Amino acid sequence: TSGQQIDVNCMTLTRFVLAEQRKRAPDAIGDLTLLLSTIQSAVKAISSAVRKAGLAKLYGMAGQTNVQGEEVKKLDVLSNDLFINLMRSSFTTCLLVSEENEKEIEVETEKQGKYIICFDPLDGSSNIDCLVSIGSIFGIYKKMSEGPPTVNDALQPGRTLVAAGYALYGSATALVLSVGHGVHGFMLDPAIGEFILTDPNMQVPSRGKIYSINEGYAHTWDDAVKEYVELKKNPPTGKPYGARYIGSMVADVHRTLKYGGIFMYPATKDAPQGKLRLLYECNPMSFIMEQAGGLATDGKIAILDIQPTKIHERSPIFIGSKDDVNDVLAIIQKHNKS
Ligand code: P6P
Repeated sequence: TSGQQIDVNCMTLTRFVLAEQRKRAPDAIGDLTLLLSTIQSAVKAISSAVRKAGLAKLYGMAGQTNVQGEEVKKLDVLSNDLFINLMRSSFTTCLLVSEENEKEIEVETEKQGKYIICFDPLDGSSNIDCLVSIGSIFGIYKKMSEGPPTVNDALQPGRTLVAAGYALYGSATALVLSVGHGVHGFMLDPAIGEFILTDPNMQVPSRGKIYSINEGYAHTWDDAVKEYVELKKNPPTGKPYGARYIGSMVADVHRTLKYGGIFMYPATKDAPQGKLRLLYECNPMSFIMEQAGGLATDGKIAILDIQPTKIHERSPIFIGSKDDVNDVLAIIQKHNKS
């Protein structure tokens, strides 16, 4: 909008979701719209805290450890409490699963709604102190069972996700979201405190030129992963792929979505199920990637088809451009036959 002081018709996240819902689910009562608006508020507050972290000394040890036994940084605790309080007070959720809480959280009866949300309030938090991009990840399910919510309501395969998305606290704060009809990217305009639609209908390139994996663990990979990575570095024909690894899943997957290529956190000898968590890291990211025309697998089946059995279970993950994921799958299958 050249010359105008303000964009009088900017497409905000709230406006976009409302329009989508009215178009796709005209009889909806607006609970999902309200839930996504609540998540948006949590992300805006976390974005502000993350950006002030250096000044407000918000990072540094909080003197606690989370269920993963990792040192918890203050921003982790703050982000988790914020998500929980805002979800509860939105009257749209009945069960919460957080990376930071060992047990699932049942919302008090009088505030219960029909959605279950699995989230990692601040993923990549080990990167806070060195100011590498970090993110929040969430997946939203509808309660399918009768009676009070139980942990089984959160153990749905990713295929049944109603919506999923992530926030990336990078050079700008992005929020990437799908409610099952494509992937849409928004950027936070701090001047007005609104997420503005910048990337409608995001599609991951069918093939990329970047592979992303922690090569520090190369000695623990299985032969198929070793063969695939070697092929990317020294292809018999064509140019080698570039290597990029940020060590923050949201940043690595967002780059893969934008530029194409593949992100991998495979099983290793030390971590036979990989490191990343199925419910609030792998499933939401895989939902987004499939909606954008990409693929996500654990090396055997699609991530979204895995039937979870525990809320903090881990899964190996190979996610990104369709052709790149199919290449690594072909090598895995070849090794399984031999
Ligand atoms: P590694 C960050 O701690 C995280 O959970 C993900 O965001 C990231 O992809 C992964 O772990 C990095 O793990 O073992 O490579 O340091």
